[in-house]
Amino acid sequence: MTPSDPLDTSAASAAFPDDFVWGVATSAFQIEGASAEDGKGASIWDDFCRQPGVIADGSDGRTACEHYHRWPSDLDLIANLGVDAYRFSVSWPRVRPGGGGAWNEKGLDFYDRLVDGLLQRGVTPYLTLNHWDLPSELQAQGGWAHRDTVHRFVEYACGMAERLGDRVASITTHNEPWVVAMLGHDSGIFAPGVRDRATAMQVSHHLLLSHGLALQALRQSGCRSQLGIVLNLSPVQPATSSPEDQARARLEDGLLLRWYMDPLFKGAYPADVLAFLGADAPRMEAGDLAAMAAPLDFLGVNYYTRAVVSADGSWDKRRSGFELTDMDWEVYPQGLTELLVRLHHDYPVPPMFVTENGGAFKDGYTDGRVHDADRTRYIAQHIAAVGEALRQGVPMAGYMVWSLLDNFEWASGYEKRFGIVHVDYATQQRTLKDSARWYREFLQRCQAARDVNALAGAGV
Ligand code: IFM
Repeated sequence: MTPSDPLDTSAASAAFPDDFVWGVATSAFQIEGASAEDGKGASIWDDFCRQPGVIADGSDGRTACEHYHRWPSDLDLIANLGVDAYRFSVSWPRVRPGGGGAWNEKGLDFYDRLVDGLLQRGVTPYLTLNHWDLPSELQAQGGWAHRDTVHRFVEYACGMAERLGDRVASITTHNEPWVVAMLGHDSGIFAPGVRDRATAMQVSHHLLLSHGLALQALRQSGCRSQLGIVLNLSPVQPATSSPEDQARARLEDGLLLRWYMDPLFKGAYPADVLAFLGADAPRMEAGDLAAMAAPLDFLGVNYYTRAVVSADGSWDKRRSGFELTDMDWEVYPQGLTELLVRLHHDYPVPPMFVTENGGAFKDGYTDGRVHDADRTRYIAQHIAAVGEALRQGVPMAGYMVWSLLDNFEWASGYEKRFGIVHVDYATQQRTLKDSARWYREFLQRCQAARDVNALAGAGV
C-alpha cells in the first residue's frame, strides 16, 4: 500500500472535514417487501413486475429483503457500521394507498418507528419521498403524465413532513427524475413501461414542477428539514473529437444533465434541447418555470459511471480499457470529480451530497465471508474522487454508499448485487462483505480525527 492508496483508510479520511456526512442508502420498493401488508396499496412497480419478460429473473418486490419486518436488526447493522446518516425512501402507496384520499395509519406508523429507531441509534434520517413506486391508482388516472399527480405529490410531501419533519434532517422530493421520465416513459424498460418521447418529457416537467411546488408548500408549512432533490448525473464525453460525436455528446448532456440542472438553477430549459425536441417538448403553464427554481438547501448527485457517445453508435466500452462492473458500467472515478467540479462551475449549487455511489459485482460467498475487493476498491476510489473535488473547492457535504443491502435491482431483479451487506434471499441472513468492513474502518478513522479535532478545539 502506498501513502496515496485509496484503500489506506487513514490517508483517505484525512481529506474530509469533521462535519462531512457519511451514510448508506436504500429505497422502499427495493428492500421492504410486505407489498400488500397492513393496508399498503399497489404501486406501478408491483404492477410492472407482473408483466412477462420485463424483469430479468422474473422476480418482484413482494418479499425483497423483508426489511418491513426486519427493520430493527437492519438498523442495528447500520448503526454498527458507524455511519452518520441513513438515506431511505417512503413508499407512497404504503402511507396513502390511493395516492390521494385516506392515509394509512399503519404505514405511517412504520416510518415513525423507523425514524425513531434511527435516532435512538444515533443515526440521522435522510428521507426521500419518491423513489419511483407511484401508487397504481394515480397511474390509472394518467400517472406523472397527468398534471393532477403534481398536486397529489405536494399533498403527500406535506403529509409526510407533518408526520416526520420534526425528526428527519433532510427531505428529498424525487430520486433520479431522468430515470422515471426516460426509462419509465421513453424506452419503457422501467415502470410504468410507456414508450413515447413526448410523454416522457411531459413527465419530466411534472416531476420538476411537483418538486418546486412541494418545496414551496413545505417551507410555507414551517418544515425545518433540509430540502432538495437527487439527480443521476454523469459526465457525457464524445467518443472522438469529430464534430458529429461532439454535437451528439452535447445533446446527450442536455437531455441528461442540463434538462434538470438548468430549470432548477437557471429557471429555464436549455434552448438546444427544446429545439431538438420540437413537438415533443412539454406543455407548460405560466409560472411553472419559476416554481421549479425554488431555492434548494442541498443537491444530491447519484454517480456510477461516465457516458461516452458517438454519433454512429460505434462506441464499445468493452474496448475502453476500464474495468466494467456487473452492470457493464465502466469504473471511472475521475468522472465523479470532473462532474462535481463542473456542477460547481456552471451552476450556483448549494452544498452537494453524493447520495448514491457503489458497484454491482459478482460476489463469492465463502465460509461466511464475501471478499468483494472490486467493490471495496470502487468505493474507496470514489471517496477519493470526492476528496479531490473538495480540494478543488466544491461544496461537498456528504457521501452515501449505494447500497446498504443487496436488493431488488429493478429490471435486473435480484441478479445484480450492489450491497455492502450480502443478503441470502432464501434465509434473509445478512453478512457484512469486506467492503462494509472497509467502510466501517474508514468511518472509525474519520471519527477518530473528529475526536482529536474536538479535543484540540476545546483546548485539551
Ligand atoms: O438501484 C438503483 C437505485 O434505485 C437508483 N440509482 C441507481 C441504483 C443502481 O442501479
